[in-house]
Amino acid sequence: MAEYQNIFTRVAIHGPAYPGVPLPRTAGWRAGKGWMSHLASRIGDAQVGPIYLGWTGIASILFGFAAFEIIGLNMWASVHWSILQFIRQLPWLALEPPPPSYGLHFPPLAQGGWWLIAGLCLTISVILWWVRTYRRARELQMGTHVAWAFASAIWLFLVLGFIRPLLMGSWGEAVPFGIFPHLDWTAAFSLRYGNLFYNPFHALSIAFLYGSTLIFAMHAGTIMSVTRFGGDREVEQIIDRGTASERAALFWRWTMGFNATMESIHRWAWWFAVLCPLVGGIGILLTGTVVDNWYLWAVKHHVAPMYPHAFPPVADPATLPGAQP
Ligand code: 07D
Ligand code: 07D
Repeated sequence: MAEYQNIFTRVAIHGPAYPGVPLPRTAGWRAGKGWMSHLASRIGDAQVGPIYLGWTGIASILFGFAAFEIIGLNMWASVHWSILQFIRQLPWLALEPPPPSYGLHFPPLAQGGWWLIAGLCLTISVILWWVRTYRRARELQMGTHVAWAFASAIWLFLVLGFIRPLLMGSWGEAVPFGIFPHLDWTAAFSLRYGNLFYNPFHALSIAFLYGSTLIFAMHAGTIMSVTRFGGDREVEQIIDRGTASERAALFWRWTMGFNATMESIHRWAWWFAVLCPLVGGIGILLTGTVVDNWYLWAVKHHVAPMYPHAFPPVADPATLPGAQP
């Protein structure tokens, strides 16, 4: 029996490495010849490489490495260069932005100067990597959808660490580098501005986040459930009727009266994912610049009740008889 095998199936192909579609302009920029990995074949294509070098990618990695080094060395210095303490306390260590008193001025290195330099390196690195994704897509005559989705995440990143601090007039507004310290910042930000749950853009962002996981699960579940009919070979399923694609569509039309198409499901997924950080960035940009307290904003717009209307007035326990002095 002839078995259908191509790059869409989970069959691990072993053979000479395939360099990819012929593109004479970029051929010389590829490093290595490519090799077959069994481990890689378990989660994707068996062939690893050749990888495309190019100055945006190389420069991005160098700037990213510089940022990583500056952050790491500052953290290590903060535990007096003890390797043991560095490893033990790593999740709590931080490289903090300058205190608010410096505004947008350049502070001494030890008081946020290093944070600014690391932030600059990281930003350059992320933007160069974006250019790489854009240019590689154009070179392959693809759409630039991946680059624009990445740009949406970069938008939130820039709002958090650059645009909003600029509008607020202080680098001290920005996020510190560090695993738990950036979570502390997130919690403190919500508290300082009167509970981010009342920010409608935060709510929208959450809806798109949750929606993305739902759509991802529905799409992945649907496709895997029809692989026995060849549903994972999406290409021919789009033109061949009768088996996998049609069953998948029928399943949703039967269960909820409506079905996405092979094409539209990916648009749904793209938009949900992109809108999550996009609306989130709008929400963060408005915070402290236009709206100072989201709870009071919600009260004003009749979304939240004034607390005295919801709860009876309470007496301060410290004033009650029998209270400890
Ligand atoms: C799975 C793709 C792979 C990416 C990974 C992350 C680094 C950092 C650097 C130790 C889904 C690579 C991590 C390069 C190492 C040092 C100095 C993506 C996948 C595996 N956060 N955040 C995390 C970042 C913000 C928040 C984890 C980055 C905002 C909450 C990781 C940024 C706010 C929680 C991380 C950023 C915020 C996290 C897992 C930048 C509001 C968690 C991330 C550049 C949005 C979770 C201990 C993950 C956690 C977590 C990285 C920004 C909130 C360390 C790089 C300021 C509430 N964040 N984060 O899997 O476990 O993403 O924290 O903007 O609960 Mg965060
Ligand atoms: C961070 C985009 C930047 C990342 C880039 C990646 C590298 C690493 C390394 C490859 C994630 C660069 C990568 C450098 C390369 C390797 C290895 C995207 C980022 C460019 N919230 N909240 C959100 C929920 C609360 C707060 C969004 C839920 C509390 C703040 C999301 C809850 C308080 C901010 C969300 C909840 C609070 C957010 C993030 C529940 C804290 C933001 C979306 C159930 C007490 C951010 C408008 C995202 C935002 C944000 C979810 C609660 C604070 C939907 C589910 C009330 C300050 N929150 N939150 O895509 O946009 O992030 O808000 O309680 O800034 Mg929140």
